[in-house]
Amino acid sequence: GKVRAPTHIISTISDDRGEEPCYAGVPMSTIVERGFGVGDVISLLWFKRSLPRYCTQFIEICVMLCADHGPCVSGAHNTIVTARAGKDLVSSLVSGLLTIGPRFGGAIDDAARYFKDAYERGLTPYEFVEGMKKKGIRVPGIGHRIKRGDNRDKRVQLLQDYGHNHFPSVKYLEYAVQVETYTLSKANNLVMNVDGAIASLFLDLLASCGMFTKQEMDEIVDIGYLNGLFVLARSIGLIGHTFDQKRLKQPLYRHPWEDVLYAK
Ligand code: Q5B
Repeated sequence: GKVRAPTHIISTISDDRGEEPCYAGVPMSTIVERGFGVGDVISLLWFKRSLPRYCTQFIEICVMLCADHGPCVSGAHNTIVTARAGKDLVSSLVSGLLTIGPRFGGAIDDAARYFKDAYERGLTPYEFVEGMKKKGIRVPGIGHRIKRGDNRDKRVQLLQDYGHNHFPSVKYLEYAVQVETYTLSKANNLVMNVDGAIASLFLDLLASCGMFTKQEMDEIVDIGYLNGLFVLARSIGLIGHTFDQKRLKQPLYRHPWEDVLYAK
């Protein structure tokens, strides 16, 4: 028989060798003919399966709600400064993306890991939050610079409503809400943020849509797929900020002396 030369790369998500490219075995023409959206493409290329419409719509809502949050957040600020330094689109984009991490936008994976672990171990919100405090770890998915108990994040509300209206089960979201109730009793800024809402609801999606085994769900959470949603979404806004600065012909940014405390 034929002897196959050993390959240097294994790839399982897409194939461009035939008449038309395929994403997880689905030809491009099917994607177009069936009116698939970005949520379907993410399902195919990230999760290697076609997810039900309510799941792909949830993914699209996450992308739309996280696309931008104004010019003052860390990512947009970096992108604006970089664009004003005359750098190109990709440099301006990645300079913003590089701020995404444990404090800004990139807390989704850790929120999913900690909420899942705490829920599975049957920890009360008190035991979970105080246990994290003892370890010196801030609860990912909780806390915001400008949102408060009396000034909630509308995005979080919209995500929660979607989960309640469409998901078979929202047990992880309900647990995260109980955690938030406890953290809000400690300080008014410790609200569930957009990372926490996406994390808990994505756990519910994985656990209840019937398309993932427990082992697959554990792997997705361990590898950390979910920050990808924020990275993808915020790229849309960061590209917009780059074009905005170029269109406005903004000069090189220099931070004002008055806003720096020159301390000895
Ligand atoms: N404390 C988000 O902090 C922030 C605590 C906590 C326990 C917590 C902080 C945090 C976890 C990471 C997370 C995603 C850094 C946020 C996002 C996207 C965004 C952004 C935008 C967009 C805010 C005051 C006191 C201190 C702290 C305690 C704070 N958080 N304790 N668990 N999680 N969260 N990130 O306001 O006793 O005084 O020392 O790290 O989920 O990024 O719009 O801006 O779309 O772009 O700087 O929405 O919460 O608060 O540092 O002054 O802390 O609260 O220990 O206690 P702040 P601090 P104490 S969403």
